[in-house]
Amino acid sequence: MSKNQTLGEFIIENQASFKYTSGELSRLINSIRLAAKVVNHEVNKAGLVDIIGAVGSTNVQGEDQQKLDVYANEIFIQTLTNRNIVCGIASEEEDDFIVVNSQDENHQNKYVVLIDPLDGSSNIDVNVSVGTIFSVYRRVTPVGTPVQLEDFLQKGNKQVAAGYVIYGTSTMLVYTTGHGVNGFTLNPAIGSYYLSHPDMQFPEDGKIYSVNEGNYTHFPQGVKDYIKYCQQEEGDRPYTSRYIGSLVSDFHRNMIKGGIYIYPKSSKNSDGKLRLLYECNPMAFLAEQANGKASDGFTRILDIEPTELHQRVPFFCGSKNMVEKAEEFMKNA
Ligand code: AHM
Ligand code: MG
Repeated sequence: MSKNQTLGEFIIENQASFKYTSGELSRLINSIRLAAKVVNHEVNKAGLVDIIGAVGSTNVQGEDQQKLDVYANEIFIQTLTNRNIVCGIASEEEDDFIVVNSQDENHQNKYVVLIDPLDGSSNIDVNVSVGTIFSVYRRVTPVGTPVQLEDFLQKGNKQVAAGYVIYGTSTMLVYTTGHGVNGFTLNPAIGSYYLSHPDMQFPEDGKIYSVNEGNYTHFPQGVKDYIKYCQQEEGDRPYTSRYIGSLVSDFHRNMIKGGIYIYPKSSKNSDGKLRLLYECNPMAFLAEQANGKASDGFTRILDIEPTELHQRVPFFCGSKNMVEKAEEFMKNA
């Protein structure tokens, strides 16, 4: 693994270590990197042209959709559909899952993709980093037939790949296929991604906690207690509070520097805000592959049995010892 390796070279070199080596998963990652380049170009133009602001429609969770959400959604779906690589797609921005290739009896595609095309999009108008999150499963229904809901409602521990793209000061693609986590930075002049962050790891301990403290009074007692613990003057505490409000960015920083991200349930949102399938499962897979930990405060995220596409779940994710400490407070509250 060399540092100036391109993502294309890395994919070819590591194809043999994928669980199923038909090349299909490599093609899938390839199309995500392509779509991410297109979206990146558009996100970077956001300040220049009149594409920021709400488009007027509301998505299935009742939130305003920003124009770039719609654009990113279309680009990812088109790229994955046109290249005939997956058999189904579910998106945070779509009410129902999309069946790909149902007309073609010979299609042999094995993978479904779940995607949050532009997470944190309310941050775009203020030039804050946003991201794309993706999660890949092998279908459980027979190849060649139209995909079913059960192909998408799989536990996170069945993911074969997951990752995110961060559209930040530079654009990065960070992903795992179950053999650690690697980060690639886009060189916009050339259009290639280079391996800039090989084998990324969460430090076991951290000093950053990321939570929307504006909701403090609505948090469960365990979270309140943990926040007070973070603020206490003792040992290496108080910790630093950093909350961007863009999951991908908060996660990325915490993975590099050491920290915990918490989006708990509250008296306002009984299951928290984040979606199990598009946000928590892929981030949990990445966290575990990077020596971190992810839970809902009590249970490992990757072991939760999904019951619906747009299900929400409380999320505690980051450096192992910090997540375990937070879980301790949840248990004892
Ligand atoms: P979105 O999918 O509608 O963009 O919402 C997800 C985002 C996360 O990126 C972020 O961590 C969280 O919502 C912030 O929520 P809040 O503003 O309630 O703190
Ligand atoms: Mg989102």
